[in-house]
Amino acid sequence: MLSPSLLFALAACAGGDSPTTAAPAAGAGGDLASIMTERGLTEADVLAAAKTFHPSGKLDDYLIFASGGHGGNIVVIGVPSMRIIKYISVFGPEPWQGYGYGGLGDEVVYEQGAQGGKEITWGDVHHPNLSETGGEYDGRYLFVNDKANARVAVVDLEDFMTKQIVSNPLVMSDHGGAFVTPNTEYVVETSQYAAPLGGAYATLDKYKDEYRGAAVFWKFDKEKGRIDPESSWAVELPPYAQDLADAGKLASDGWVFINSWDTEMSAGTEGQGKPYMESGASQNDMDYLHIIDWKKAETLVAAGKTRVVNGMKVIPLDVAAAEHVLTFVGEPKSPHGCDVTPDGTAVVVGGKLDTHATVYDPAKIKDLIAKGSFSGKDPYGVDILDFQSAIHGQVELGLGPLHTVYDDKGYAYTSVFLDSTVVKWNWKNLSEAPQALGVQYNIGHITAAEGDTVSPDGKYVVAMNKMSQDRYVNVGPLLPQSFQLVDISGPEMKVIYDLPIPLGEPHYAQMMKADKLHTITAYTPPGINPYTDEKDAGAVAAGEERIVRNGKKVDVYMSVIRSHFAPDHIEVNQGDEITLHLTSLEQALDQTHGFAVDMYNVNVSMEPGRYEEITFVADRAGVFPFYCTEFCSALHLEMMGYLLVKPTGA
Ligand code: RUQ
Ligand code: CUA
Repeated sequence: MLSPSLLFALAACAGGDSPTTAAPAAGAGGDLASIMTERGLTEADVLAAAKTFHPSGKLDDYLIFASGGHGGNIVVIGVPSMRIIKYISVFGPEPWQGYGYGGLGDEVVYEQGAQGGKEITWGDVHHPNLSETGGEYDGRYLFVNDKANARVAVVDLEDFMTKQIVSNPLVMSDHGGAFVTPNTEYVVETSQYAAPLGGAYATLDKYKDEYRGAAVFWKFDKEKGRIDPESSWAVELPPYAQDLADAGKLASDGWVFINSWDTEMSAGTEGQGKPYMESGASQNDMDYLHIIDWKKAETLVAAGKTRVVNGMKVIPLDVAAAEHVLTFVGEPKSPHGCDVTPDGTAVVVGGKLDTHATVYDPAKIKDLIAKGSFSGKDPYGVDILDFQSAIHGQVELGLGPLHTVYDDKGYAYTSVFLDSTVVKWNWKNLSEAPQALGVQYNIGHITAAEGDTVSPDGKYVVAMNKMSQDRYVNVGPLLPQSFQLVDISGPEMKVIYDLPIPLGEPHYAQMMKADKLHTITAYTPPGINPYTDEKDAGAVAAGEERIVRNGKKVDVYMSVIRSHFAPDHIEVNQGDEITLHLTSLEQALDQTHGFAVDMYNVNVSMEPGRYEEITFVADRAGVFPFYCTEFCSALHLEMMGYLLVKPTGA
């Protein structure tokens, strides 16, 4: 029943010396054949297991950075084992990482993350994008957008920490983000639901006149590893519900493509005799693919052809239209997904209510724009290209094609939502018959190994399914979403692993070669502030620990090392403002401590060498133990101290 090659694969996977000595020989639980019978496993199941099982200590080849949806975080998953390795907290406080509980991260999550003066403690992460150099993932940074509150975050992959959140000053929600240009010159964030720009007020009868979208080009400083809001700018867009976006590369470098789905400008509402958005926005056969010439836009910004809205330079819609910074071409019907091919010579767009993927040809688009050959204008004066003249062709993929990724052999893989399939097709030779693989269930996004780069790897795609239904034990009624790893290395696609995602709804993900990372094991020398990347002035070396009192201000310079805090007794008066300056003196791999003050909502994570700073008012009198929250040594429980807050008048 088992082929010799399979036995060999299993032997190799189990670390055996040779198929004869190690393969199906009996373990404690019986031989392979009887286990297969007992568990009802087919040969295909065992092969899938052999392709994904990782014996202890074997590392994954790829990492997926998946959005955590309204969990506001990022999920890091190894491929092909599909083991969840880490959550990165981004838009919401998270205690394990000590993010948002009194430490330096508070400034990022609460202050930078505030919108219009309002503190926001969650986000709806949709599209993680890895930084690129020359169109390749460079393993340095990760950007994600927050659809709900129009924000973009920067994660540094040296230490997997969220270092910056920029709040979009123009729009109220985003979707087409965070997409990077091929050298991470810009992180692009485009709006979704239209509203008056800059947080202004206008009633819905002014929808066409005053509601707008915008494409924000956040300028990224690769050396600093931060977005520079001062050098960022935007292009004003009509209120068409912009959707997904992608940056051109190689042949189409310098361009950004953005979907839209409400060129009807339907704003609801059923109560007023107009249809709800769902049908109002589905009247037109074509919406508009937005084509932005960002290199030209840069010259307009430099020439001052902008107006300032809420502190950001914006190229006005009429200027963008007249200068062909913005041009449209039709896209059928209820479009979704907008994905540039690895060589940049095509852009694939799906249609939620269409059976086709449409393949646009940026060379034709450029040519038509250069020749001034247009077939019409929209109500805002934006020129529209003739659809048939701008495309390479269309191919029928099934009901509800959404997103497309690419392999190394010229194939595209499109998620088809209603049919619940992954469809493999040839984006150059459109007459080659597409091949469909059923997935469980209702796939949204899809990701491929190095899939958004100029040189995808093939091997794997992951179907990011919106429903899991009967795939796992029912722990509902709220059920997890589900990832399915698909082996695309052979002539036929095969699902080889199911992974439930139980913390947020994953939208998009990117999959990168794991060896591109340059993750640190410790901050060196000890005392590095991870938000400035420099040794902090408040850091201490062993022997320099002290408590400095200045009126009602108390500064505690504390060191943290196995298995004590120094000093370990802090005595203050009720009402004093305490600043704790913590320095981890550790440098060894995985020697993280935690620091929590009971009853004061204070909790930080002290990775080796890290500096932390916590300021709070000791407003509650009493005796408060502080202690290490990470099991760090045999004497971890003993790693504690006391904060004594003397009552006023005592
Ligand atoms: S979306 S399921 Cu936010 Cu990317 Cu298409
Ligand atoms: Cu340090 Cu536990």
